[in-house]
Amino acid sequence: MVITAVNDQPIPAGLSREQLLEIFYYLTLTRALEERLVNLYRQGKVIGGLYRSLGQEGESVGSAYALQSGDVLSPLIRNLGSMLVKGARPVEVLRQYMAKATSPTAGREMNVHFNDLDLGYLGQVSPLGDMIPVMAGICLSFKMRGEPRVGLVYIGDGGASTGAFHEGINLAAASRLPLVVIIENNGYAYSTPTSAQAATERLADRAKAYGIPGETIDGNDVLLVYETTKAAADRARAGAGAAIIEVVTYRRKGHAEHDDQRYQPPEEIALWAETNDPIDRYVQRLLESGWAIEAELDAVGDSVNAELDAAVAECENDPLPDIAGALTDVYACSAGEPLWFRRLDA
Ligand SMILES: Cc1ncc(C[n+]2csc(CCOP(=O)(O)OP(=O)(O)O)c2C)c(N)n1
Ligand SMILES: [Mg+2]
Repeated sequence: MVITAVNDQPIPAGLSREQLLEIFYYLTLTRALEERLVNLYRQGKVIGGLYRSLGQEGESVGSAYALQSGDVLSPLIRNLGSMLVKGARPVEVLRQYMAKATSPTAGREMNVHFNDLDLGYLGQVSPLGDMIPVMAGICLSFKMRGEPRVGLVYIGDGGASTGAFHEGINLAAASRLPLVVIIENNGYAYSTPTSAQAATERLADRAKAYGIPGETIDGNDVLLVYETTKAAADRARAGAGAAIIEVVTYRRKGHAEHDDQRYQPPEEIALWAETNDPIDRYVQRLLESGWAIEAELDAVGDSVNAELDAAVAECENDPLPDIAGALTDVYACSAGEPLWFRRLDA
């Protein structure tokens, strides 16, 4: 695509105009894909819960975009954007959420629990915090093999209160492992506000206790998140060890679609939506800096809509799993051997 700038402010962080537009594509895709999923959820076609990242797309996309090929990230429920940046395709995501036989887990796993190790995103597990020691282990393997690879793990303000968080970061810090930990401080852990979760002023202050760098940044400034994550990843890749980045953002929807978020003041939600939306802010910056023109952004929006129309149509026609095969690859047993829990005759 030929990009015509209307004025020429220098682009930060070594990014090109094409990359700025690609970031816009991922932001738009994340929000639009989640909107499609909400429609499907309301039609009863999404199996399981639906957790939105509305208002947090900037930190997911900005941080994942800072990684290189070969780096690995461990997402959580609000990191659909990170997985898309790593190469997850909307049609696979839709199949997974609709538990289709053609989905990455063939309809046998909870909708958010899927991975693509070749692309470099792990599957999430439900126990919060537990992926931090797992990622520390993965980063230990990078270090032992002398591979210049980095791990990025996301954790919420609530998940940052777990024992696993402490154990995993302490291991990464003490062993100087190439691990970047992003704490997504979105104000709430289910109905618990962050102020009731931790007595420290900033969650990143905990980094001091581990002896690693920690900083708190505006999580709805996409380019700042990109730059900060890239700097931490570059340091980690060069052997300087782990870091914590606390991204301050806001959870504009309830914990999941079933949650009416009555515990969040409506005026608080409205203020973040009206004045601090990460995509609105990014668009404003692109246009005001002359890094893109409106027609280019409209074209990205149109192509995202077309991509999602095709993905939804393709996935809707896919079959659900065959009941007879529902347990294939779930339990270890030889072909023909009765499943251990089905031995009702015993
Ligand atoms: C160890 C553990 N405790 C509790 C839960 C139940 N649970 C799932 S999500 C959630 C809230 C998480 O809040 P936060 O970490 O702030 O992430 P957010 O949902 O805000 O992105 C809780 C308590 C869990 N999955 N694991
Ligand atoms: Mg939270």
